[in-house]
Order: sequence, then structure tokens, then C-alpha cells
Amino acid sequence: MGEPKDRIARLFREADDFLVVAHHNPDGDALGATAALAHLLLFLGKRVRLYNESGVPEDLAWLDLGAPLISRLADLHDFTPRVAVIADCAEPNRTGGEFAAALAAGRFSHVVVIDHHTGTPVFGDIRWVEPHAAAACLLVGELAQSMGHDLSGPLGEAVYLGLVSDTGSFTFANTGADVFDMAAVIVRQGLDLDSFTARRANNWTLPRLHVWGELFCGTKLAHDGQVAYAVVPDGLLEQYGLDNRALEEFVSWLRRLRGVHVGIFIRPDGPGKSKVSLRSSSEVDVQKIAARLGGGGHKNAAGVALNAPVNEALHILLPLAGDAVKGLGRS
Ligand SMILES: [Mn+2]
Repeated sequence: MGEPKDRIARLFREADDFLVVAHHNPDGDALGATAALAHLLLFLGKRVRLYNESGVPEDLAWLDLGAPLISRLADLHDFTPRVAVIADCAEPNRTGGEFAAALAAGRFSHVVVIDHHTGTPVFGDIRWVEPHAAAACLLVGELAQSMGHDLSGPLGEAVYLGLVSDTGSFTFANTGADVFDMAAVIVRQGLDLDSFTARRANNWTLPRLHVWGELFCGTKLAHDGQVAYAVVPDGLLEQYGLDNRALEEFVSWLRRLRGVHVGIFIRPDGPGKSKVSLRSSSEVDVQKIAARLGGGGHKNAAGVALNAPVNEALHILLPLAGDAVKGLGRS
């Protein structure tokens, strides 16, 4: 027994073969945690494979993953990892159907969960879940430090990516002193910020900039200016030859409007379906809105997939957002 972190450290030392997994459509925290765990396990002399159903998104292709990443379990070939480590993922289905089925079939003798979401069903036999942690990478960084590894090189860079991604570059309310402390350690241990930023942030294409321009122009206010929303029309991305990744973090900009407490961003997600991203400032809890519709996330950042076209989704979301901002002072 003992603290989950210590139990994970013990398992990492004792077992030999690991599969590291994160939620599909990985963001910087999910892929950063995957890579950081790989580097930690390699440092310990273990055999490691990484799995993500969506593969590596093009905008994160620069990240040093340390080990091969596969998106089909058949690509493990004769490697049969006994330990699955799942990071930044609140529920098995968010890893995608194939891995969730493998978990349900009992394919692994140990299932480790390292996460900062709350979700159901509760799964995994060693669970280190800290809903107040800003990023899964913060936990992975702590684990590495507790096992005597410093946060230099590709491991430090992967952790840093997670910190930056999940805190909106150190601006969201979840950015505690612990985040700055770990970032400081990583910088002190050699992170090249100039090169990191060039690879992570300064890599837009002109079509992406133009799509954002269109979406900015289409942004509207509701509920006395306290809610901002933007809806991606069907076919817009296709018209520019882009995929959903091009919209990453757009929703955060809705909060930049003066007086706005909730940002709603809705995009098509296949025929008759949509994907909703919610962001809030201060005390407004958008996780509650997402949870009512079957989604999840955190207090200030949440999301949900709906079986409704984008405009219908907007009609579902707007009244809920209105309720959430009711009684707040105008700021
Ligand atoms: Mn995360």
C-alpha cells in the first residue's frame, strides 16, 4: 500500500514492460505526459511502447517521444506489456475503443492511472488522481523527481509542454505556485525556451490564421455581454484544407472579451454531430454544464460531444451558460 505515487514508483522499478497511453486527440498535456513517462521508464532501463489512437498530431510532431508510438495494438507485434500506464485520461473510452476493450478484457496485469480529471467509471488498480493539479505533466514531473530523475532534456521539455498547454501558458486560474516552481526547475535544468517556443507556438500556417480571422468576425455576445460564442460553419475547415487541430485554443480567446465570463465554441463533428468547448473565468464552473450534457473537464475548461448539428447545439448551450452567469456582477 502507501501513497499512489510511491506505489507507482515501486511498480516502475519492479516491472519490465510498459505501455503508456493517453486520451485520443492528444493535447500538449496528454502527449507531453506520454513522452515524459517514456523517458522516465527508459531512464529506468525498461521496455516501453506508447499508444495513442489518434497518433501524433502534426503540430506536436516535433516532440521527442523517446519510444515508438503506435495507434493500433496489433503494432505491438510480439511485445506484450504487462503494465499499462494511462495519463491525462478520466475514462477508458477517452483512449478510444480499441484500448478500452483491451482494458476491459484484462489484457494488463497492472493498470496505472495518473490524472487530474474526475470521471466515471473509476478504473485502474493504482490510481494517482489529483483534480486540483494543473496538468497531468505536473504529476509525471513530480514522479520523476521523486524517483531521482532531474527534469532536463526531453523529459523536462515534455513536462514543460504539458504545463504550458494546460495552463494557457501560465495564465489560467489553475496556475499555482507549484506550476511555476516546476517550470523554474525545468528552465534551471536547461530548457531552451527560445527553441521550444519556435517549435510549439510559432508554427502557424496562413490558412489557419485566415480561419481564425473568419471565426473572430463571426463571434457574438449573449446574456448581457457575459457569454461569448463562436460557431464553426459546416465545411469551413475543408474549404481551407485544415483539420480540427487548427481550432485548438481558439475558445480561450473568447474570454479575452471584456465582461465575458463564459466562452462557448462549437464545431461540426461529423454529420449531425458537434463538439462543444467551454471556457470560463473566475467562479463560473463550466464543468457542471458539460457534465449535465454527458461531457467533462475542469471548472474553467470543459467540453462535450453532442448528437446535434452546430446550431442546435448552440440553442442547448446558450440557456445553460445564461444560468451559469446569472447573478454575477458585470466586470
Ligand atoms: Mn491535462
